[in-house]
Amino acid sequence: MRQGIINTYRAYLPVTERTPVITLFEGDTPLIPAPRLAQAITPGLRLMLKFEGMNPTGSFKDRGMTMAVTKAVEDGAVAVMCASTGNTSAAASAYAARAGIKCVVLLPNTDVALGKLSQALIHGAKVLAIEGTFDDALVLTRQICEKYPIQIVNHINPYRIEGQKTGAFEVCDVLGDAPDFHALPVGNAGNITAYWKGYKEYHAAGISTKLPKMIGFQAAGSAPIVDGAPVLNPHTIATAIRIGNPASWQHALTARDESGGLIGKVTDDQILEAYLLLPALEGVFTEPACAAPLAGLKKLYDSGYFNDYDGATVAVTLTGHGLKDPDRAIKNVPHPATVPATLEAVVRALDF
Ligand code: AN7
Repeated sequence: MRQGIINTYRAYLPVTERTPVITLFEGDTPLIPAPRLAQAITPGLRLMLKFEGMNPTGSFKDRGMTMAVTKAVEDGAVAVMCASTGNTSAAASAYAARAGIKCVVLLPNTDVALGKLSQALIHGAKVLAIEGTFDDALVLTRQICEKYPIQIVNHINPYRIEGQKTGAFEVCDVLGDAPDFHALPVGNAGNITAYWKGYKEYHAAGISTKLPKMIGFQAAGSAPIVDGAPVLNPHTIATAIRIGNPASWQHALTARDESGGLIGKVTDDQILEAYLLLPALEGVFTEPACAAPLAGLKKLYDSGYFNDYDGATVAVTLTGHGLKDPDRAIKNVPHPATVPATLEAVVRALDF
């Protein structure tokens, strides 16, 4: 039964019996086998999709946010704040509402997906769209939280990483061990950091017998870690990962190097192709950022990277739900034809 990640994994989290748990019963998301997608992009590999769109606000951010807001309340905070490309703000505003505290959100004034914006607004956060990028918004958020009594809930707040690492625990709990590879999109690089921490903790506790190679993918127009320098004006259709100067850059390199994995980049065309393939072949609808690791796996497969790994298990975190970004979906599929409400017209249009 879903009881939220803090209650499920409290032995691994910084909480006590007296900690006031703020939960929306996040976590316990499905790990979906994807044989048809695997056949299309990585034949011979066992793809397992960790569908984080099934969390209460529709993204993996709920795992970190239940921890961050719980600790903020425990410490007596009356307000939390974040910069966001959208999903962090959706989660922060929902958990703050649940806790009865204030939430302030700074968003870039372009490229925030409609669903995410609607979430922050409906939960009553104070939302400002700044004339700049996510990276600018994060700098401002840090400055404000240093100066005023507001708790920052971006993932530079270490409790966020603690909560998010439970994604790795769940993958191991379902598979019975760690996968051989774990692939995920990389933006601010908190999630790759968190998964790697989770896998290492389960391994150290003797619950898993191995560690996966961590495979991260950035969008080509927003790939500071791959290109080795911050990107001033990042651009990609995967707006969630439109981040030019990741806060956890160094931790991402550590996860990559300790695990023997890699961080690569894929073009928007490659992202779009995988974005359309997944819902068509598996019935799983995600936002564009989730297609980055899928496109990346295809690219690696085609280059021979997996030649020695036939039958290997590859877990992929699908970080956010497709309904977050309906505009992108509608832009890339044929629209329905409008026909008269007669049997004849419908049958003719269906081309039977
Ligand atoms: C769907 O919401 O940074 O590498 O402000 O929403 O941990 O940053 C979102 C990031 C991947 C990247 N997939 O994760 C924000 C924000 C989705 C996301 C990422 C994000 P990190």
